[in-house]
Formats: sequence, C-alpha cells, structure tokens
Amino acid sequence: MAKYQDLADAIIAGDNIKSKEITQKLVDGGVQAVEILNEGLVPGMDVVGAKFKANEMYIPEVLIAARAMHAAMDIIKPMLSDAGAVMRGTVVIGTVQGDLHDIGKNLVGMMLEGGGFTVVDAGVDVASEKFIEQAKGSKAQLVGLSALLTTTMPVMKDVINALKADPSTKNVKVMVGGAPLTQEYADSIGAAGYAPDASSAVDLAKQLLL
Ligand code: B1M
Repeated sequence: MAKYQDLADAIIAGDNIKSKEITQKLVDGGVQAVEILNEGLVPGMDVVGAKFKANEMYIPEVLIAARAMHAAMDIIKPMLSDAGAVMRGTVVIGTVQGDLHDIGKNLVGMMLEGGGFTVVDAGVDVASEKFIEQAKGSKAQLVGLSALLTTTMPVMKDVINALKADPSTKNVKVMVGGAPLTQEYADSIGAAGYAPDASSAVDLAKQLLL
C-alpha cells in the first residue's frame, strides 16, 4: 500500500521528520502499531540492509536511516507495550560484547513488551557479567542475546556458559537471534531457543516460559 511505501521510503532516505509525520498520521488513522512496524519500518530497513551490502549505501547513510527508524519507533513503542496487558515474565535483552547493532534487538524488545513481557534492555556491547547482573537484579526468567556479526556470534556461548555457572542464574533460559544465526548454531551453543525475527521471538519466549 502507498502509505507504507511512503514510510519505507522515508526510512531509506533517512528523513526522520517525514518518518515521524507519516507514522503519526497512520496512528491517528487507527492503524495498529504492529502493522506499521511490519509493513513500513521493517521493509524500509530491509532495503537499507540490501543497499549497504551492495555498497550502494554507506555507514553514515545507514545511521541516518536508523535514526529515522528510531524516530518512528518512539511513536509506536507505547502502543506496542499497551497491546500486551498480561505480564508474562521478565526478559533481559542485549547485544553481545563487541557488537553495536541494536535495531533488531530493539525491535525484538518492543515486540516482547507488546507481547506482555517486562523487558530489561541491557543495551549493546554487553559483557557476560552485565547479563548476569541484570538477570539477577530483575529476577528474569529469560535472557535474549542478539548478534549481527559473525565475529561476535561465539560470544553468545560464553554468556550461556557464564549464566549456567552462576547458581542464581543457572535456570535462566537463553534465546538467541540475529541475521547470521541459525537454529543449528543455537543448538550447538546450548541456547534454549532461536528466533529468526521479532514476531517469532515473542512466540518463542511464550513457549519457553510456559
Ligand atoms: Co553493520 N554489519 N557493521 N552496521 N550492518 C551488518 C550486520 C553486515 C551484514 C553488513 C554487510 O557487510 N553486508 C556486516 C556483518 C558481516 C558479518 O559479520 N558477516 C556488518 C558490518 C561488517 C559492520 C561493521 C564491522 C562495519 C565497519 O565498521 N566496517 C560495523 C561493526 C560495528 C560493531 O558492531 N562493532 C558495523 C556498523 C554498523 C552501523 C553502526 C553503521 C549500523 C548499526 C546501527 C545500529 O544498529 N544502531 C549497521 C547496520 C545498520 C547494518 C545493517 C545494514 C542492517 C542491520 C539492521 O539493523 N537490520 C546490516 C546488513 C544487513 O543486515 N543486511 C549490517 C535491520 C534489523 C531489523 O534486522 O538486526 O537482523 P536484524 O534483526 C532482526 C532479526 O535478525 C531478528 O529479529 C530482528 C527483527 O526481525 N533478531 C533477533 C535480531 N536480534 C534478535 C534477538 C532475538 C531474536 C531475534 O532473541 C533474543
């Protein structure tokens, strides 16, 4: 639909004013936050990813696109959270040490909030000790690890091992995700689950905390 294409185009162009305006209009028109996310924002960022890969966009443009995405996300975030009235458990989520990518992690966090979870955002470049500290402090049942780089994927195993080695976090489940990951990789590092995208992450979290 044209309205979603306009939003995707604003993200691709890195126009944060336009992305905010269009998102606000869609919200005012009664469009659901999840629809705005899945039909406009994520497709826009997908194009940015493809262009970055093809050397048609460079890091500064990608960052400007990410800013436009965040501007729109600021508007829909409260709606995603409101959508989930029943709190299903606490999830600490973060991008592993050495990795600064946070767009996917933030989406997963927002969708989890929308799905009724209390989400503690540990941020990016998060060391194992911080994951443990945050899991203990929030009494989380689940830790979500995100990695976008093949060089930071192995860090996930260190976090899983560190959580298992600590008596107060040994029962905390770990789910993993990020573009380079696969179910096989998740199994090989002892993760409780893997989700390929933000929506599946919510289903997986529900399943893991049943
Ligand atoms: Co980076 N980067 N980047 N980057 N970047 C990639 C990942 C890359 C694939 C681009 C490429 O070369 N084709 C490549 C990695 C190659 C590899 O490892 N094999 C790469 C590289 C190399 C780098 C740098 C090293 C570049 C450099 O400096 N030379 C550098 C590393 C910095 C660091 O982290 N230490 C770098 C930097 C950056 C920017 C800062 C410019 C920016 C990040 C901005 C930010 O996040 N605030 C950036 C971006 C934006 C990208 C691309 C273009 C887009 C990533 C993104 O946001 N996608 C990316 C190319 C690509 O993916 N095609 C690329 C949109 C997002 C919605 O998707 O994050 O996959 P994604 O999340 C999805 C799923 O994966 C899943 O759900 C999300 C929503 O559906 N998911 C989970 C994610 N986490 C999950 C957790 C879960 C469950 C599901 O459970 C807990």
